[in-house]
Amino acid sequence: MSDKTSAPAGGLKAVIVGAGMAGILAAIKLKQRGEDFVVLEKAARIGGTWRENRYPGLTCDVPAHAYTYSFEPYAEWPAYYAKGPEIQAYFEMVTDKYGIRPHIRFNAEVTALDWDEAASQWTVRVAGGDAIVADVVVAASGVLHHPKLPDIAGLDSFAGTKVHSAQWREDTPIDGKRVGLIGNGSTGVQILTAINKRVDKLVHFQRSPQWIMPVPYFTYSDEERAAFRADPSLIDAIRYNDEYLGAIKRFTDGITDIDGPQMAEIEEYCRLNLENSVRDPALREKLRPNYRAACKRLIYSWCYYEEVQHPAVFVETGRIERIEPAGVRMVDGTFHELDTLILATGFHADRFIRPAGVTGTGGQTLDAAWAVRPTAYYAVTVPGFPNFIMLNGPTGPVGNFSLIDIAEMQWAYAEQLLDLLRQRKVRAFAPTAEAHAHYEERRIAAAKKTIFGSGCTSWYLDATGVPASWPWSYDAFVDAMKAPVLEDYALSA
Ligand code: NA7
Repeated sequence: MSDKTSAPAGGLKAVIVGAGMAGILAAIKLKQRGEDFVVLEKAARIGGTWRENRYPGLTCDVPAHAYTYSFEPYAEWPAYYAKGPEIQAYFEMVTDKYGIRPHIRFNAEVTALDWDEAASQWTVRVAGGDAIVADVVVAASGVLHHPKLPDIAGLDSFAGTKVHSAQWREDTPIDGKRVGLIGNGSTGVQILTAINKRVDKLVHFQRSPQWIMPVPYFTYSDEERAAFRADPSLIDAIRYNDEYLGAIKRFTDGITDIDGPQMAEIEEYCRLNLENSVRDPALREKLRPNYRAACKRLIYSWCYYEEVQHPAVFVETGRIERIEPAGVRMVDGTFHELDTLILATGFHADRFIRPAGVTGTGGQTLDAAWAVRPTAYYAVTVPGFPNFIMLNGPTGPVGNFSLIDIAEMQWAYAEQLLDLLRQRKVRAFAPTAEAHAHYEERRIAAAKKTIFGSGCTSWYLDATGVPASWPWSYDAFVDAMKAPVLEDYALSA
């Protein structure tokens, strides 16, 4: 816990990189601590992933009441799952309610961060010139924000409208058009379910089928929202509902015990969903994955199987040969003539704060430190990069649960390190190389045994094919975030 009473006057100078979910969280917490901080945001608005993504059907697959800050429950969610613009509105509301907006510099892209060892401070450079000196940097720059284009011959030759899901334009021709959709991760699936009834035809290019976890969907009435407003414990009852928390536990236990009963249950839910929902046997086989459920991020959907059976949709499972001006040519010679091509082909998930150049002690760069894979000690701190806190950084938990909860736990951990600085007990903290190496050794060994490493491709894998995420249970993460093990830290006075 923060021992604010013993903190000397004069707050820490902090820079938060990014005004998305995690950056706003850090800003609220730093403000409450009375620190001196600025949030540097490359765009003109807050919101991170919810600002960037505007594709039709954008929905958070974590129940809305669970995808909120723990300290700011929200009575107004229209439905069990919230849509992108509704989540953006929530973050805008929170930003104003906590008085964070005046602390944000918009259109301020961080280009370089340099650690000054003598001063124990960071110099943070912003595109266009100026530099800010800070005791602490909070890297809250998100994970999935560098769109990945498919490596398909002729992509640039397409004469119609071509758009990546994360660069959606309102005027993308959909209504009455022949639309091609490449990719069926969470994004491709959501887009399909939102546009299938608007198009003339929709060709969904599916390189790998997905397991689909059936989930409930329902809206909240005005009366229910009024009740939530009057009695927030009703919101807690949803947020901390046994079924939801039980599903998280089943999922995180299952991914680490891949032959155990929880994973068997997940697999059975998904298999029965496929068997019972897809009527045409030929389509059912096209949609049947040949890898285990939860190896790729599970798709939670209440409507995909219904919508993919709409007559306007054709699921193309052949291999793409090339893209031509008028459409997509398959290896077997089939040609799909298209007006619009949507690329739901995911993101470069290994960038984190990069391309900003980060230079730590002894002139070492983050690029060099991460030459094999991006990594951080317990996902929060990086050896050789003092006073540098990552929220939703590398090796953190990923899966079908709220990353807000993850960021809040990471903040609670990091705050205890900030206390040491604030109380002037130390000038700099960073995990030791030995502690980090030991963590990584154990993590990688465990990660290879998780369901993510059971034989499929996904953005969960690093460049060497090892799952990049937290490989232990959710409870183990909760425990690890309770307090930093200070013996594992180099603390310079
Ligand atoms: P994902 O989950 O990375 O999905 C990308 C999809 O694009 C996936 O179906 C890929 O097939 C497909 N893809 C990528 N390149 C190609 C090429 N060259 N040809 C055909 N198909 C291709 O990205 P999303 O945006 O859906 O979701 C990312 C996360 O955002 C999601 O997990 C949530 O956490 C939120 P593949 O499976 O590799 O065969």
